Amino acid sequence: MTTRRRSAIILVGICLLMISCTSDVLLKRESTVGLNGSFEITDSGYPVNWEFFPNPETNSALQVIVDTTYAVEGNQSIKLVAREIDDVVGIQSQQVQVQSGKTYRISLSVKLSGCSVWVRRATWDADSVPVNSRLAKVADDLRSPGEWQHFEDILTIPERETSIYVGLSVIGSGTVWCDDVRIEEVAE
Ligand SMILES: [Ca+2]
Repeated sequence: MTTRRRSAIILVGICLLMISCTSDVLLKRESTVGLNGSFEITDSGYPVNWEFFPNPETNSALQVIVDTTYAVEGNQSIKLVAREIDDVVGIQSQQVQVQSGKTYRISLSVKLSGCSVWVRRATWDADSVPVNSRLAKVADDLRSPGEWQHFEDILTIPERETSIYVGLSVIGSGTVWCDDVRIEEVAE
């Protein structure tokens, strides 16, 4: 795949995320659970409070498996099997409330086989409007299959921004495991 073509696909994926995945997503919401970044709490075979796109129950581009073979934290991770090269597939957390002026660490672990991922985080303002300028690529083209890789990003929340989410986009056909997603305030 050319760099230009891949960039176009990624851009489309990000645009899809910025409209909050209003279609073709699967979400099992549980208001009492929070981020569920360890993917330990599930409903009908899917971790709660994570959006999966496209909807794995109706679109064969993405298969979602709660994997008890590999885990960084707890007893299980999320396993994403992407089958179609030209589709952007991935996951996105729900918004986590944060305070402007405070600093947060966004971290997670991924393990890859045959594909790449983009790890993203973005903030939202008080009206739940995505703040584009805070959308950031954290990592991409990670081609060290077989080993868990840890990533983190430090972010001081700008004024008027009130929440944050994190997500993964899978680029290419392959398998991604993800576990131990954290959004934590960093002590001053
Ligand atoms: Ca886990």
